[in-house]
Order: sequence, then C-alpha cells, then structure tokens
Amino acid sequence: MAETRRPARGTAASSTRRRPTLKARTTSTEPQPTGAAPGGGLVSDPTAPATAPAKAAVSVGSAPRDAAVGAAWAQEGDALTTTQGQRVEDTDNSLRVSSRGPTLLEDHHLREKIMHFDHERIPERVVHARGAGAHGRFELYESLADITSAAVLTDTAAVTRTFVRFSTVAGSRGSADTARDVRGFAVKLYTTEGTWDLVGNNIPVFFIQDGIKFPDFVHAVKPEPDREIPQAQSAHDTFWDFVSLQPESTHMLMWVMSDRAIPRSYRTMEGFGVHTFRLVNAAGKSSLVKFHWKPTAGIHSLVWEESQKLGGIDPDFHRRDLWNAIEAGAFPQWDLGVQVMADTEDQTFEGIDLLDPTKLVPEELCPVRLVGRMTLDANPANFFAETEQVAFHPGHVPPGIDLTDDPLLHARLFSYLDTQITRLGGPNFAQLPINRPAAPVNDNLRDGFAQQAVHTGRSAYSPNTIGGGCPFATGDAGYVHFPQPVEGAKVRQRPQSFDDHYSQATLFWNSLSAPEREHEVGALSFELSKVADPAIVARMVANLANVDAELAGGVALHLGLEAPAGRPGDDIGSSPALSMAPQAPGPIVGRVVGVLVTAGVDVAGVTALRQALAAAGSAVHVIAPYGGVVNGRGRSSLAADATVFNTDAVVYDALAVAGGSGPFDAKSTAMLQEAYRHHKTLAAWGSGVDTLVASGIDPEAPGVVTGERVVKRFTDAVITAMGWHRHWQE
Ligand code: HDE
Repeated sequence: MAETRRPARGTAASSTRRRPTLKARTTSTEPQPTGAAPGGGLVSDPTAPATAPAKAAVSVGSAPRDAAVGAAWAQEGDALTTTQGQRVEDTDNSLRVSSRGPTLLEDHHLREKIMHFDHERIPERVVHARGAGAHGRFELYESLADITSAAVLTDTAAVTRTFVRFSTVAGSRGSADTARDVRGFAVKLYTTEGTWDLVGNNIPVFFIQDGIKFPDFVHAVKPEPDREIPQAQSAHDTFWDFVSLQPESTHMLMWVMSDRAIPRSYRTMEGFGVHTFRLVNAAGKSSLVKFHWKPTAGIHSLVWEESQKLGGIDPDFHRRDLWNAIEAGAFPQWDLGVQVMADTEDQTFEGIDLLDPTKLVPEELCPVRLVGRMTLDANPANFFAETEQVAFHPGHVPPGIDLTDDPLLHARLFSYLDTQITRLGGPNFAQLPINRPAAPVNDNLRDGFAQQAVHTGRSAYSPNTIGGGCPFATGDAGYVHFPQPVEGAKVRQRPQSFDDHYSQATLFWNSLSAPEREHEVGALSFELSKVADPAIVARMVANLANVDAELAGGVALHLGLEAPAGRPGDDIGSSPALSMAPQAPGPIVGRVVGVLVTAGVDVAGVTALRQALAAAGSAVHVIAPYGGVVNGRGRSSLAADATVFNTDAVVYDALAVAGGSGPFDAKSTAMLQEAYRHHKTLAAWGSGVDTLVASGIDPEAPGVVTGERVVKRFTDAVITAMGWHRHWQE
C-alpha cells in the first residue's frame, strides 16, 4: 500500500484557507469488487478477486506491519474529508452567523467531528486493562509430531505470525506499568489451521482453583468500591481479607509477593500457559502438557523501591522499553517450551494433580523441552486498532491442541467470548483486522453490530442445496475434540487432591536465594502494613506460618506482631528453576546505561563505551547537566540524551561516570548512590572514579567497574557485570 499520509498542517496555515494542491491519488477510487466465496463466505480482503474463495486479510509469514495497517480506504488521498468523502473546506472554524454570532447546527462537519470524538473510547478490559503489544513471528525448531498433529507444532519450515499483549491485571488503562502485579502474557498465533491463543501469565499458577470465584477475587483486588482506592495495588484490606480466607491462594501469593511481580521488562519475563492442556497426535493419542515461554534475555526484576518510583517518573516504563527495544532492533525473544506428561486416568504427575491450577510441575521432575522461538519484530502501527482491540480466548486452539477439565479453564472458556461483546460492541469482533485468522474463514454467522463483511448468496445455513452445499462441515478433517470418557453425578465439589494448599508455597520459598527471600518478606510486610484491620493481618500471618516459620517470623517482626506457630511441611525440598538468581552472567540486550557527563568529558571514551555496548545490544544514554550539546576536550562534543534534571537512576540498568567530567551536582551524587543501593552495575573511568569515591561508593565493591580509560578490558568488565543484572553481595 502506498503511504499517503503527510505531516499535519499548522493551524495558522490552514486558517488562511489556502487550498492545498491535491496530489494525484496513488490508489484507485473505483469501487472495489466485493468478492464472494461459494456459499456466501466472508470476504475480508477488498482486493480479493470476485470469484475467489473467502480469504483472510493476512497470511502466515507476511510482514506483520503491512498486515496490520488498516484498509487503504481509511487514509486515501491527501485531502481532509468527512466520513462520506466530502472534502472539508476548513476544520478550525465552525460555521456561524457572522464571526461573533451563534454556531449553526447545519455545520455537518462540526457535528460529525464532535460526535465521533464523543465516542472514541470503549470500555477497558475488566481485568488486564493496562497493556502493551507487539507483532512477531514464531518458528518451530523441533517438531512435536510424536505428540501432536497441530501444524504450528510440527511444521519446522513454517513461520507463524504472532501478536502478543502483555498486561497488568488490577490497574486501569492509565495505571503505572511497574505496579506489583501478575503480568498477562497473551500470545495470538495466526496458524494455517486457525488461530491459537495461548492466554497465559508470567506466573505459572493462579489464585483460585475454580473459575466461579474469579468475580470475588477481582472485586477484592480492584480499588475498594466506596472510595475507589487504591489504584493498581493489592496493598489494601479487601484483597488481604479475601486471600487470607482462601488458603488455596497461598502459593500464588508467594509468587506475587516475589520479584516476579515487578519485572524489569516484559522482555525479561517468563510466560506460562498455567493450565494443563492436551496435545493429540495424528493417531489420536493424548498427552498432557504445560506451556512455557523462556526469555532469551534472562529473567530479571526491578527492586521494589525502583518499581514505586518508576510509577511516577515513567508510568510507561514497560511499554516504552518494549517499544524502544523493537525500534532499536533488539527484538525480544522467547523459546517455547513444553512439559509433556502422560495422560493417565487420574491425570496426576508425581502426585501433583494436573487439573489444579494452583500447582506447578517442577522442571527438575519434568524437564521443559524447548521446541520453537518467538521473536517480536514490529511495534503496532496503531495502539487502539491492534493492542486495544485484540481479543484473546483460551479456547482458540487448532486441531492437535485440546483442553482439559481444569475448572478454572472451563470458566474462562465462557468468559472471554462474553466479555468482548461489551468491550468491542457486538459479536463481530473477530472481523477486526488484528483478530482475523490467517486461515480462510467461511462461517454461517451473519449480521450483527459492526458487520464488516458483505456476505453474498442466499443460503447462510447448513445443510443447504441453494448454496451448492457450501460451506460444508469437514468431519474428521476438521477440529475433532478428544473423545475423553466422562461419567459421574452432578456435584459442587472439588477433588480431595486439590486440598493441599501449602506444600508448593513452601517449595517456592525453599527455592529462593537469600536476597529473594528478603524481598518476599519485605513485600508481604509492606502490603500487610497497609491493611487497617488487625484481624485480617493476623489471619494472613497465621497462613504464612503454614508455609515457613522464618517467613512468618520475618513478616511478624516487621509488623510488630508475635510470630504465630504453624504447621509447615517438612521434606518438601526445593526446585532451583523457581529462583531468578542467575548462575552466570547473561546477555544484556535491550539494557540502558546512563553516563553522567559534564563539560570537559572524554568524548572518545563515551563513544568507545557506546560502541562496545551497542555490539552487546545495549544503549548508552548521555546524562548531561543541561540539554543540547556538551563540550568535551578540544573540539569534541556530545549530544545529551537526558539531563540530570529530567531523569533519575531508576530509569537505567547501570550508571557510569565519564572521565574528564566533574564536578557533579547533588542530584548526580544521589543518582549514583541510589543505583549502588539498588545493587546495579556502576562504572567510571579517569577522573570519574574520584566522583564515585566522593559519592561514598567503594570502587572495589562487587559490580563496580573502574579503569583509567575506556579500553576493551574495561568494556568487557562492564558487560559482564551488567550480565549479572544485580550485585547482591554487600
Ligand atoms: Fe483472564 N480474563 N480470566 N486469566 N486473562 C481476561 O478477557 C477470566 C485467568 C488473562 O491481553 C478477560 O478479553 C476468568 C488465568 C490474560 O487481552 C476476561 C478467569 C489466566 C488476559 C477474563 C480468568 C488469565 C485476560 C478480560 C478465571 C492465566 C488479557 C478482557 C476463570 C492463565 C488478555 C478479556 C489480553 C483477560 C476472564 C483467569 C490470563 C474477563 C473468568 C488463570 C493474559 O474474559
């Protein structure tokens, strides 16, 4: 599609009523054929030939940005028009009787412009309202043909287009990215056999075992209904009231109070399908499976103080990070992993009930088999059209992938279709460009609000003869549900195997490193200190005592309470895979280093650092005392990316002090001290080392890199230090 957009014209220019010369149109103004599929299929591509079978607007492997950009008719030609294509004379002055008189109702352009504006917003998602998305591709590198017939998991030559939306759960659309919360990790894979939505989270378990409790849980965590406080936070009475009465939430609480709930970036989060799904192979054999997304950039978090400050300094921190990484070509990547387990009669694995979404399967017991890679390589062209209007559904699965009887999953299967009707204004949301499958569509669904398709033909029913029998159901060539035998009485009961609510909470605690445990205690203490009702706090601390005595004791100490006795399980052991503590320095792709400079800076040193870090996928931002250009020695100079006035330490993964610079102001000193307190990498060369020392930073401390000049040894040391992400050793 030719680009026909131009820069906006200035108000002054347009108010002079100068009539711009219209450029020749680059696309045809002839009415487009509305092709019809045999039997009256949906023709979603207006350029499709009139006789072609129904086609989706996008195809597997097509460039995502092109596929996502709206139809040419929406932005055709250079002239401003009304929705009816009438060219607009003047859009800055409404039609009125004399320049000082009343405005005329007759002004259609005014009424249409205001009417449309009045309705620009749609209801935000009832949960997961705040999010950011990106386009990408999925490439399978190991076929799972032994356990599934799904093309997306067997065809190693295919490139499957994807769209991912990351989100927080509790906050409103405008809330801060860095709030303590679970992150949604929803992936739409536009497979050749229909869309597969893997609608997961960055935490492998959930708060409740049965979906019927979800409205209760969400009402408890959302702002309290009388005062609508607090925004995007679980640190309040109703949340802790609910979860303290619900031992089944304890395992998930351990995750949400851990560093997992304050990720450094969407790019550094794991993703989990949470429920156990089913894979079915060509011979009809079923296996049980848990899906994982493993980030190639490592799993990293913020510290709590950073997360709180960033909420004010940059509420878009995660959204910006994702956008910038993709624009810079540092494409975020995840490997898709599967834990495959036999589909036994009791659907348990090593005593773990696979239908219980509050339980995980430790990777040490069932290794994660990595089979493919997802790369996010394009930002959305339009946030509303794509990120806001994307509609996921955990029941969107292609043949070869099937569901289990997890009672949480089953409630979701109802909810996601239902919620879109309110949010997206009717039942035709699957026709929105971002929601259209790559596979051809030919359904007998008709009409409804915002129907986009011009269906043709007389028969929209099956069976028919008038439409030549089309579209016809394909029998075994279509989606066949796994024929799982089911029997039993109708009851409102959960199996006994769902009853153990503490063992895996203890397993999680046992698996954490010392700093991670400290953060867990700190987070629980912070949250419970915000709870006004002492009975709720006491009940919660008593629950924690069933997880671990040290945990409950630590929290009680912070709150000034007596540590209650509990009954934590012994011999639970640990699962090292649950800890985020790196065992070796990892990649630093997408990280940002702030370099403090003043006049006199060693420009060549900054340039060398920038080049070395760029080669490792990281960016250097020059932080100067003022905007514009900072002069270095001789005739050299540097452009400022930020100023000490408009940025802060929490925005960066590491700070450096450039040689030749100084003296620095008090804010710069405070930034260095804060980065040090947050255990980040600090670097300095030449006279910059003196600045570190004068700021009270020990140049010999772990994670502090110093040198005379920016040479390879220095930049290598910076890259290695950043690869640890934090230096917890005091
Ligand atoms: Fe969701 N969830 N959920 N959820 N969920 C929604 O669907 C719901 C659950 C998850 O970026 C809603 O389209 C119920 C688990 C993500 O657009 C809604 C239950 C997991 C997203 C809904 C759950 C999730 C949603 C709101 C309990 C992890 C954001 C808007 C039975 C496996 C998707 C929408 C996006 C969104 C219902 C539990 C993940 C209301 C009833 C467990 C990532 O339909």
